[in-house]
Amino acid sequence: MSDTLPSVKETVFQILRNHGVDKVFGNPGSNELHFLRGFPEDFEYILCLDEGVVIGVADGYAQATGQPAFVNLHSAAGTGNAMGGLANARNSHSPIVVTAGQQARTMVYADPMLKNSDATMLPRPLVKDSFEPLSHEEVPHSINRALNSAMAPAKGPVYVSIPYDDWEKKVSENALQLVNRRVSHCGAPDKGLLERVSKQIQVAKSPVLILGPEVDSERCNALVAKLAEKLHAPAWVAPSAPRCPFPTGHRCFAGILPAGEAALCSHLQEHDLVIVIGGPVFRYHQNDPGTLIPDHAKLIHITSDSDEAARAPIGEAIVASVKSFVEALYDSLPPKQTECPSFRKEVRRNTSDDAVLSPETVYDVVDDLSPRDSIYLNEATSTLATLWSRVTMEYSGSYYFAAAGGLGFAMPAALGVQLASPERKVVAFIGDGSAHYSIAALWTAAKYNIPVVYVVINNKGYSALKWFADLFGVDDAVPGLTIEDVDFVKISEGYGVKAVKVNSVRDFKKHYKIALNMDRPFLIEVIV
Ligand code: TZD
Repeated sequence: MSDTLPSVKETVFQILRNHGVDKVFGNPGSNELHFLRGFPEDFEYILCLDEGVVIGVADGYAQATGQPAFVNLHSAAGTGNAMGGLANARNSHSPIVVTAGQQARTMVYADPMLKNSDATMLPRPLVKDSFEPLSHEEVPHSINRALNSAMAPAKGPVYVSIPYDDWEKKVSENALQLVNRRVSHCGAPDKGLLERVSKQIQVAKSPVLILGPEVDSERCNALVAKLAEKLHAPAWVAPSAPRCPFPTGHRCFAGILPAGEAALCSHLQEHDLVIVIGGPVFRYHQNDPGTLIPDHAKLIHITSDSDEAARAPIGEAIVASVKSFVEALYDSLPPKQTECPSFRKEVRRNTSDDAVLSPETVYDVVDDLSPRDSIYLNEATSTLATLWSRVTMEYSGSYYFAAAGGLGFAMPAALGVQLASPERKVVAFIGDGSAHYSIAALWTAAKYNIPVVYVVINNKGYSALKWFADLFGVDDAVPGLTIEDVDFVKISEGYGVKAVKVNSVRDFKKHYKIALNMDRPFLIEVIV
C-alpha cells in the first residue's frame, strides 16, 4: 500500500491546490532544493532576490486577493531578512504562509551550517503562529493548519519550518483526508445587540464614522459610503491608514485623521457618537498626549479582530464580521428626509506645464491622467497626506501602505498587487530614501514583466524625519537625513526596468501618459 501513497511534497501541493494557491514566492538555498525539485507545472515560482522583497510581493498579493500567499525562504538567514516585511504583514492582516527550509533531521544534532535553531521562536511575535513538525508525517498537517490559521479572522502570517529530508518521504493514508478539507467563517449578527446599537445610533445628534483597513479588505467601501449618507455623518479614515476604506470623491469623505491623541480628538469635537469600523482604536504615531475622544461623546467599535477589541482603551466593542454587521445595521436605520450635506474639502490645483514640480503637482497630474480604478501604493513618506487630499480613490483595493511603517514594502508589494489585479493599473510612489530597502524588486518586475509604474519622488533625503525632528524640537543638525548622488535611472536600467528622469511638470505629464499605456514596468524619477 505504501508504494501507492504520495510523498509529503505531493500531498502538500495537493493541499495548496485545494486552497487555490498556484504561486510560490521565494528565494532558495540548499535547504529548499528538495522542495523545489520536480516543481509542478501548474504552479509558478516567483523568484525575488532578497527575502524582504519576497515578503513584500507576497504581502501585496495576499492583500489584493484576500487569499493565502505561499512563501518559501531559506532557513534562519532568509527568515531574518524577511522580518521587517513580516512586521508589516502582521499588522495588515495578510494571510501569508511562510515556509523555511530546515537542515536535514539526520544532521541537526551537529549544529550544522544553515540549521534554524529555535525555528518556531525566530519569527515571533510577527506571526500568528509558528510550527516545526515533529515528524515528516506532520508536515502536511502543519501546512494545512497554517493555511487555515492564516485565513481565520483576523488574518495574518503563519510560519512553518520544514526539514529538507521530509519532502520525498511517504505520508500515511490518513494524511489524504487533508487534501480536500474546507474551513468556512460566518457569523450572523445577534438581533438584540444589533437593535441596541441601532437605537444608540438613532438617538445620537451628530455621529461620525472612523474607518479602518478591514472595511477595504472586506470590500465594504460602497456599503460604508451608503451608511455615512444615511446617517448624514462625515467619514474619516482612521490614522496611519494602510488601505483606503472610503471613496475619497464621496461627499461624506472628511479626510484622514492625524495620528496623535490630541490632534485626532480635535477633529471630533462636534460629535456625540464615534463609530469606528474595521480598525484599531486608534493606531497613533506621534506622541501627542490628550483626551481620546471628547468627554461628551461615546464610542462604538465594530471589528472582526478580538485582540483589537480587547486592547481598545475606550468604548463598547462588537466583535463580528464587519460586512454582516454593517449590512444589518444599515438596514435597521431609517432614512432621513433632508439631503446629506457635503464634508469634502476641495484643494486648489495648478497642473499647468510650467507649474512648480512638487509632490502636490505630481499627485494632481496623476489624478488627472490615471484611469479611475488605478491602484496606488505610497512610500514617499513625507507626501502621505498630500496623496490623500489630492488623489481620487473610488473602488475597493485602491491603496496600500506599509501597515507597521516598515520601509521596503511598497516597491515589492506593488508587484504582488499587480499580479493579483492584471486588469487595473498599479502605480507606486516611492521616496528616494525608501527605494533602497527593496530595490531588488525591480529585477522581479523586469523578469516577470509586471507592468507597475514606479514614481520615485527624489527630494534628496529623509524628509519625513526632518518633519519629525521639527515636531520633537530636536536640533536640526541631526546627522543622517540627507542622501545625495543616487541615480535611479541607472539603477533601474541595471535591473532591466526602463526609466527616465524628469525635472518639469511638462515632462512628468508626457512620461506618465506613456507609462500608463506601457505593458511593462517603467520608472520615472521625479526631481522635486
Ligand atoms: N527603516 C525602516 C525599515 N523603516 C522605517 N520606517 C525607517 C527606517 C525610518 N524612516 C521613516 O519612518 S520615514 C523615513 C525613514 C528612514 C524617510 C524615508 O525617506 P523617503 O521619503 O525619501 O523615502 P520622504 O518623502 O523624503 O520622507
